[in-house]
Amino acid sequence: MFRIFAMAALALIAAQPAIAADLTVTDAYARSGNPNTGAAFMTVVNAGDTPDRLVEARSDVARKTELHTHVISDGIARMRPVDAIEIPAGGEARLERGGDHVMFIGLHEPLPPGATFPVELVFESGRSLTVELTVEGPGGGMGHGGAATE
Ligand SMILES: [Cu+2]
Repeated sequence: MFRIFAMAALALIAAQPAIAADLTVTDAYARSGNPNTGAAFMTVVNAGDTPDRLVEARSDVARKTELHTHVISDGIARMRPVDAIEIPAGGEARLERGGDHVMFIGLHEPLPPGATFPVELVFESGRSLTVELTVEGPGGGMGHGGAATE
């Protein structure tokens, strides 16, 4: 009887790393092409063995902070809100220009290049990460294409 109890306890301990998936964020930055809206881009890496989903982003810089993606309709890329962004187990989700991104709608103040502000990312697993974003200027910047053009 004691042995069964001990095994159950072990199973609980073993399950914990899977629940607290290892999430890290790299290459995080923000852009703002006009005084009213901005967007954030980053790579979310999931080193754990269970998939997770980014379900909410929170910030103080705008009236609304949403998760967006781009869809092509009539040959034009348009943004639309999504409920979640999948973070595969042992993989990553890239939030990049022309794809998934965090959207800031109704900026309280314009976001000048060089400014920094935090955004909180909330995941379906219950974890949350606060990421410090630096605003990049329009064009150039240190996006993924930056190194290739040098
Ligand atoms: Cu958007």
